[in-house]
Amino acid sequence: MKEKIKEFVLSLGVDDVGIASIKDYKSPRSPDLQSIFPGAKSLVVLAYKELSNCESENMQIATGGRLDTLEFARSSNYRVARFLEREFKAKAMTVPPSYPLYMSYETKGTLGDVSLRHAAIAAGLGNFGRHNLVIHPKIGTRVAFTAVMTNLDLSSDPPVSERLCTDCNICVENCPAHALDEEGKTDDMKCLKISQPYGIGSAIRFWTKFAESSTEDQKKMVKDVNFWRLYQAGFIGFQYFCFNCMKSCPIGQE
Ligand code: B12
Repeated sequence: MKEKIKEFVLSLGVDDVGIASIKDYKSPRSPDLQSIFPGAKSLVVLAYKELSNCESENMQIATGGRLDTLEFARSSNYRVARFLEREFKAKAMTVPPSYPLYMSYETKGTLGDVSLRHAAIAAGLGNFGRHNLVIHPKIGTRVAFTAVMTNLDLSSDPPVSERLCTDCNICVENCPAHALDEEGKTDDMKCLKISQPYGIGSAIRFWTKFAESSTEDQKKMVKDVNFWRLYQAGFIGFQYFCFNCMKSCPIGQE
């Protein structure tokens, strides 16, 4: 059954696929999978090579490439879930690549309901690097993941035992936010400030100032580039302005 699933996933053009029994999915800060999908037994984890767009200094092109990856990833998720339901009369639920996330002032949208990095590791698709991203043995760091949870009882693929990160520290040195200074932890807020400068924090600051301003100043504020960028980030979901940790990593680029 595992081979049939993998063959189908790869036929979609997905770069790699791994399978994990949920017994091997260990993400200490994430909710219990049974609270999301009672009866879930396995995860089918899909890996996608990120496009070279991330190298562009033009942030519209860089984010556009990521959105392409996410769109393909979402549609692959749907197809795999339906395949499991059709072929094996299974129940299947998809895990989105990024958003939606549980949003609140307390969590600040920094905790996914299912941790795709821990799922990828459990499915034998790689291990953590110094940048706290998962490095795939062949694709390297420029890899995105999605997953499909299912009630099919599938065994885990063997884990990647060899450490893939070479500790060259290039990612740490290239992080303009200094978000990777502490080993084993990304400083989310420092990362967000640089990577998503038109996120919710900026929106709150903008609208607070707007509410307190005179009509004349409000007219000026909606002509400012800040407002136009906030507007776009809001309707596309988010716009990244930094890909340094991902694009500076030499692993997979040789
Ligand atoms: C919220 C989120 C963010 C937040 C918060 C990140 C965070 N601290 O987890 C912010 C906005 C900061 C962010 C940034 C980025 N993200 Co993000 N993000 C997510 C999301 C939606 C949820 C992550 C989550 O639940 N984290 C909370 C819990 C699970 O993490 P944690 O247990 O605290 O683990 C942290 C550390 O303890 C450490 N860690 C845990 N165990 C171990 C073990 C070892 C040995 C080591 C070294 C480290 C380590 O790693 C984590 C990083 O802080 C996932 C998608 C998903 N659903 O998983 C994508 C995801 C993790 N992001 C991804 C990417 C690509 C990015 C960015 C490159 C985007 C960008 N252009 O900036 C940066 C990278 C930042 C970085 N180097 O860490 C990819 C990672 C792919 C990969 N190859 O690993 C994911 C999986 C999206 C996807 N579908 O592919 N992200």
